[in-house]
Amino acid sequence: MSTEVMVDGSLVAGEGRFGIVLARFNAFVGERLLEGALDTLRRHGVAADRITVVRVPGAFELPLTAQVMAEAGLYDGIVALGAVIRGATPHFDFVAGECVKGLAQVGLKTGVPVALGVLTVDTVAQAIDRSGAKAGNKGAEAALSILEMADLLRRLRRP
Ligand code: INI
Repeated sequence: MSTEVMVDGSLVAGEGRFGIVLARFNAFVGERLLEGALDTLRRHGVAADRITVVRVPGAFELPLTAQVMAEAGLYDGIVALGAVIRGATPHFDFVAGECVKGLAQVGLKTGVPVALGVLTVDTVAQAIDRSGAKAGNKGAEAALSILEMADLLRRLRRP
């Protein structure tokens, strides 16, 4: 009888350090996402001095900043937060697309997990719903996912 080896990430932060990069554009939403992410990290045992928060102008600036943070080698994971709202710009598809694609590339290029806590929505109401009102908090979800991925990658690298 064979026994499979199962590897899962837990939500225990341990000694992990985490970076958060937050877009200031649509700050009324972004700050709620930040609150959700910080609350989740702290409630899972991450001390405040193990969290670095960096603010950038908008979602377009998130990938480069996340990349520089990842390359610094100081963080077990990075959470990217922001809100791209279709109603607010004809550039929605470009800004949202480049942001999401760029963040994915940072994770692949650096090996440091990057969690996508960037809302890409049609309306301000949807953004509010997803930042702590009716439909959860995308920042909190992203923080949970970075805890899991940081632990999973740690286990896979040092089995
Ligand atoms: N940045 C956002 O984070 N959200 C948006 O909805 C948005 N809109 O609407 O344009 C936005 N634009 C700014 C962009 O991210 C850059 O900061 C800017 O183009 C300068 O590079």
